[in-house]
Order: sequence, then C-alpha cells, then structure tokens
Amino acid sequence: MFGIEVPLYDRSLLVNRAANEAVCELLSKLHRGFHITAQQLERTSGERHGAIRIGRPDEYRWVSRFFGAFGMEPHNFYDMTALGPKSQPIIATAFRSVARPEHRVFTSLLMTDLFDDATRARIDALLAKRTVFSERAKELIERCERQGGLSADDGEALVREGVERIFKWTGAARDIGLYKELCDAGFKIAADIACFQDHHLNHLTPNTLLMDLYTASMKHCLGELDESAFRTRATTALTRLAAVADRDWLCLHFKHLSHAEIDSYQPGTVSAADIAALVNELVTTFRGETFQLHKLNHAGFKDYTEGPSQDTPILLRQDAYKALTEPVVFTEDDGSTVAATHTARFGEIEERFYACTAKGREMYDQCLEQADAARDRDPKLPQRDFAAYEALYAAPFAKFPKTLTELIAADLVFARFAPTTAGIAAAQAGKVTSTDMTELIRQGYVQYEGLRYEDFLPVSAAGIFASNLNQYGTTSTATIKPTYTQRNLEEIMGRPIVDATAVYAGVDAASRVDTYTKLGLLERLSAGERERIRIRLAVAL
Ligand code: OOG
Ligand code: NI
Repeated sequence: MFGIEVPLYDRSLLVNRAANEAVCELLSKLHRGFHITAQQLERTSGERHGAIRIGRPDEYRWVSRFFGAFGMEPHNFYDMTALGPKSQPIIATAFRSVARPEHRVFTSLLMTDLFDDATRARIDALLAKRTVFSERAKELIERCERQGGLSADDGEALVREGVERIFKWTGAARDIGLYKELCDAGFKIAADIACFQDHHLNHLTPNTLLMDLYTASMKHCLGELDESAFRTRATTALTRLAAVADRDWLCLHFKHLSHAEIDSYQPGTVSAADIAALVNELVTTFRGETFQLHKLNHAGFKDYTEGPSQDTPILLRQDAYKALTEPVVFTEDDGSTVAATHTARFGEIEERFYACTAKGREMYDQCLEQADAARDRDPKLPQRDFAAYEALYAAPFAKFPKTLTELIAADLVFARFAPTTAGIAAAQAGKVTSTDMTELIRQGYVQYEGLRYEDFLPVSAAGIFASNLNQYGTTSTATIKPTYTQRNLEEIMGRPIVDATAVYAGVDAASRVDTYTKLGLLERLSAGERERIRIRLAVAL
C-alpha cells in the first residue's frame, strides 16, 4: 500500500537493500562462514515501524483495539507536549508485541485542549464529522475480542479494512480555510491530522545495518553528495564497521542467528582494498536508472542523524528523507473542491542498538543535551564539514563505553545471560567461585546477549516531527497549558500501557537469577547484588 502511495519510499528500500548487501559482503569476509540468504536480507532490510496520527480519543481507542487484534499492545507513554521548545501538541504510545517486538506503530493523539478555545472548537468540529472505522471494521474487531481471534477470512477482511480504508492515503481533505489558518499559526501538525479523512501512514521505517552508509547512499542518489564525497563517506562507514562488527554486533543485528551459529564462524580480515571494492560496487549500482532518485518528487535528506553518536551502540539512530509535497483535494461544505498540496509524509530509516538501564538512559539524556547544544551553536556544520560535525557530536558521548561487555559491566545496558556447558561442568566440579558476571563471562562460564531497544526516543521523535513539518515545536495557546499523564492515555484506550523498561529489566534480572542458580551461586551473592536483582524483578512484575 505505502510503496504504491509513495514511489520514493519503494526506491529508498532498494537503496537500503544495496547498502545492507554491501555490509553483509563485508561481514562474510570478517566472519568466515557468515552467509545471508536473499530472503533474510529482504526481511532484515524491511520496515520495522510506522507512524500514524489520530485526531479523536474515540478513534484512538478503536486504533488500540485494531492493533489488539494483531497481538500488539501499547508500549510506553510518550508525552510530546513536555519537550520544552521542541514540544508538539500530541501524546503517544507505540503498539507492538512483547514476544515479537520488531514491528511497531508509533501512534499519536492530537490534544486539542492545548489550543485556545476558538481554535480548539474549530478543530474539534471538523474532526467530529469524519468516520474512519467502518461498521464492518468495528464488527470484526469486536468479534475478534469476543472469540479471542478471527477466522482466516475475517482476518483478511480486517487487514483489508486497514489497507483499503483506515490507513490509506486518499489525499481527501476538508476546510482549506482552517487548514491555512492552522499552518500559518504554526499548528501544522494539527492541520495534518484534523483536515484529513483517514489515519494515513505518515511514514514507514525500514531497518538499516549501517546508518551512515545508508544516509550517504541516499544523499548520493538524491544528488546531494557527488561521487567522490560519497566514496569518502561510504569508505569511512565501512571501515568503522569492520573495526566494531564482532560477535556481539552480529547477535544484535541478526536476531535469526543462534549463538552456536555465530560461534562457528572463523575470524577473517577485511583490507582497505576490499572496502574500496565494495564502495566501487555501490557506486556502479547507484548509476543505474532505478537509483536516480533526484528525478523523483523529493525535498532532500535531513542534515544529521537523530540519537546517539555513531560510535555509541545504545538505543536507536534514526534519519529521514524530508517530507514530500503531495497533491490533495479539499472538499468544502458547499460541495466545491479546491486542489492544493500538503507536506507531511517522509521516509525514515532506523538502526537499533542496546536497551539502556535507568542509569544508562540518564547518562544518554545528559550526553544528548550537550551534543544537541553543541550542534545548535553551529547548525550549518553538518553540511560544511561532516567529519568535524561527527567529532563534535561524539565528544559528549565519549563517556559511554563502546563495547557490549563494557556497557554491561558499567550497568548501562540490559542483557540476557545463560550458563555455558563449560560453566555448568565447572560448577559441578566446584570450580566456580566468582559471582561477578563480567568475570564469569571472561572465564567462559556465562554467555550473554545484549537486549535490543525496541521502543522510541521522544527527543528523536521531536527531531523527526520537526524536520518534516519544517517547524520545531508548537507552543500551547490554551489559557492554562494542560499536562498529561500515562493514565490519561490508558483511560482513552481502556487498557494499561506496558512499561518497556520494566520488561527489559525483568528479562535481565530473571536471566541473572537463572544463571546464578544453575551455577550454584545464588546463595553466594552479596546482599547488594541480590537487592539489585530483586528490585528489577519486582519492577517487571
Ligand atoms: C511520529 C514521530 C515519531 C519516530 O520514529 O520517532 C516516530 C510522527 O512523525 O508522526 O515515528
Ligand atoms: Ni518514525
């Protein structure tokens, strides 16, 4: 549906696949035995999240029930109204499954009470007129809830309601007067939501294996980076990757690979000549007609990537090509129509890293603030001197260790632990003495895997909103600015929101208990360590 709606999006998927293919070629040299099938590559390079923006609380509840039918639950509360000057008049959650978290939809709700009474009344009146969920869709959702599932035919029918009506872009708009007023008053997001007839997808976001290679590729295909600049950027990205793509990196980026499979790879090498050959291949590929993205309707690529610096493997990095200007038709109350354009839908990309503990997250927020402030002091730097910009942005993040084992040892990220066969044998022989996880890992008694961050980042989301609305933040015009809580959104949906951090913490703690138990170490833990695990388990429950 989305590929047909937005041709540039479909092409960006091809760019992503070409970049990911180059990454996999490099990995197969670095890890002899590593191989990815065309199908796995396609899956890995596909979409991982989408974003929709909802106007009315009752619509939001239906959306929540719709996703419920697909086993997707609300995860985390994002208050976009509380980001200072970066605020947007929305609150949000993301629907995803606990067990299969890699596909999610960021779902915003416009809070019209943030606006002055007159504006609010006009937005509410316009929103009140639309019906996005058909009777048939509601019936299917209710049946699913009653029966605990749907027949294959009904399931198909519900999917069709989604792609043919609820989330389909029609370009059908209403009330051009209000649209213009809202845009001029700096409320573009409200115009994007209130003046349309459907919950169209704002964007879909594929997964890249190497953000900096993808962004350089897109900029090159869009004509923003010439061949030589592209070569430099691509070479840097691949060279950096060759230095960090160890076993932990593989585990993080390829969830379909087992530990045993990864451990069976033999170490290989990647030379400068290998990288030059990969870059050459990409240059040749991008000369093809398919990749002449500059010939399509586009508005360029964002200047910098949101999230941690490129060398800090935590949370999530995101970037995007900017929102396209698309034709829309306004139908007025008297039945007359007006052809116009609307700019809101863009093309995002994401690369995911490790989920942070509370301590890690606090440190991230501080580093981010410093890095953002440094960038704001010289906003043209990314375009003028990208290498200097990268160094500037990375400086505050220098505090963060850059490898998984160090991040775990510093208690900055969550992981899942398990005893190895050697560990269990050593425990039976009474040879396991240390209770220190890092030490147990070093001795080969424990294996580990970093938990991948499956959620969103409000400040990054604000940057994403800003770049496509061409507007950084909206101030409330209500006489008294309302504040919102998770409880408000839970009441709107009629269901609780999952605290994703508590789930990560619970997985981490439960795996520690299990590991210590199997290694006969539980009783030997210090009181402090036991308390720390107990708290994480309790939070998760
Ligand atoms: C949602 C912005 C949030 C992300 O990736 O952070 C988001 C929107 O633009 O509607 O999708
Ligand atoms: Ni997004």
